[in-house]
Amino acid sequence: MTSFLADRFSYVFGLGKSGRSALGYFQKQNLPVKAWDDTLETRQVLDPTLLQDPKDVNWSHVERIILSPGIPHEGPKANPALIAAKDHNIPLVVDVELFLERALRHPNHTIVGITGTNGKSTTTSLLTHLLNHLGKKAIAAGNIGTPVLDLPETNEETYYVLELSSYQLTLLKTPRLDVAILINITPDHLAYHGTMEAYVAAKSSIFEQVQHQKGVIIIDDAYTQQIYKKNPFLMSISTETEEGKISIHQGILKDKERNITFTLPTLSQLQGSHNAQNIGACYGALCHLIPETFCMETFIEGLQTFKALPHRQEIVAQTNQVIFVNDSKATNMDAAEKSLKTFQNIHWILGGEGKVGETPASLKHLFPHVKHVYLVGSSMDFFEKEIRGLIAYTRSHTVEQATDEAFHQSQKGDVILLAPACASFDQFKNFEERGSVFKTCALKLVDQYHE
Ligand code: UMA
Repeated sequence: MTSFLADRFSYVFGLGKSGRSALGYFQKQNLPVKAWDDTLETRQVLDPTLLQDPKDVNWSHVERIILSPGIPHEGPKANPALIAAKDHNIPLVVDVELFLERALRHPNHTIVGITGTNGKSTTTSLLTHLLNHLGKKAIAAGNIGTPVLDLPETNEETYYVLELSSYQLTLLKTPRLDVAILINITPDHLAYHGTMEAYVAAKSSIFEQVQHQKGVIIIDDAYTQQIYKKNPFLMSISTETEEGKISIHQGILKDKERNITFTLPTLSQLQGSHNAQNIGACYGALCHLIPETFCMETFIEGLQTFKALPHRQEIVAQTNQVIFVNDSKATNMDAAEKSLKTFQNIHWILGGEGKVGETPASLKHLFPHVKHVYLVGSSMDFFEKEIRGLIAYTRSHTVEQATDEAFHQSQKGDVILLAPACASFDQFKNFEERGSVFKTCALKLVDQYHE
């Protein structure tokens, strides 16, 4: 840990979940710290003696800036306060960096980092569940929602399974991961990273954070295939062909190195080819982590006892006619594509704050799975132009209205699917709030239907 001179302090910039957690971390240790958030309402709930406006900061006294992952620090959108700080060569770190530094003191802590455009939360919670099922103490944290510095320091042997976003990865420097996993890459967060190259570089940098070259990569897309070519030491896994060192293809797991071929049972909570990626990533990680103690039977038992995460293809309500599926976490076209592939007879609730360069027309090969589209959110006009003439649609404006309209148009065997393929911020606080609104509407409609 960096030494702190008497008049020097750490500066926590951004006081969302991770910033507040980092602030508490410094306070608990009585380390000098100041903080700031550009939003007035966020600052108002904080002890004013802790606050310091970046305009008033004497940067030569700042040890380092603990930056919230969502605050851009490079490119045209970089926060102006950070430009000043950069001129003074002040290191920028994220909370995960502090956690990894702390972990250097604990060789009996095993740390797994997981990234990918889609599926990283499911893989994080599935691997945590599997490790616990296999008798280890495992905890999930990071981008999944629990800030890493909220985890108490312990001497106990523990597996930390960290979901890492591209935002967090751009600022990591301490190579303290025991296993790194990259699940997939498709265009996302381009407004933040500026270019696809920068986004891919952020994702692939997870392998620079790993010790002893223990990495797992799913090689189903062109970006991960390129990364694998440059890093052939990685354990490669494929789910679309049998190409990788390990493959999960058409329900059969083949591990060429261990000479294992195994037919997976039907897993209701882990359906679809995207879940084959998540299962493959976990299998690969376990091969690195506990090769001697894990057997196929216990692995399968773990998969069977896994409960799907909320807002990820979660069945939230049903009648004897239809099911309501909440995939609010599908915040880009690629994630929505996975849902469209998994179901048939879909009433698709689509839209929100659209992602740069993305259009639902790119999913027209899956329109035979869709009966009707219900457009919502600020992307409505653009999406309407993109799908006009390709599929039947309604301009529903809101998730509530869309759910209602979808239910009234549905027939036996239909699926009412919220897979917006967009961020939620135009109409909601976050994707969780959007999913909860959908769930509430669905439950209300089901209640009325039964009356
Ligand atoms: N802020 C400023 N100035 C700015 C921009 C923001 O002061 O220029 C302030 C905002 O007013 C706000 C705070 O910074 O108070 C927001 O911080 P943040 O957006 O970094 O979010 P946190 O609440 O700290 O949550 C972060 C992750 N959020 C992002 O990366 C955007 C959460 O991931 C994560 O769960 C949490 O840390 C705990 O580790 C969420 C996410 O959307 C789920 N992640 C993206 C994704 O998965 O696609 C990357």
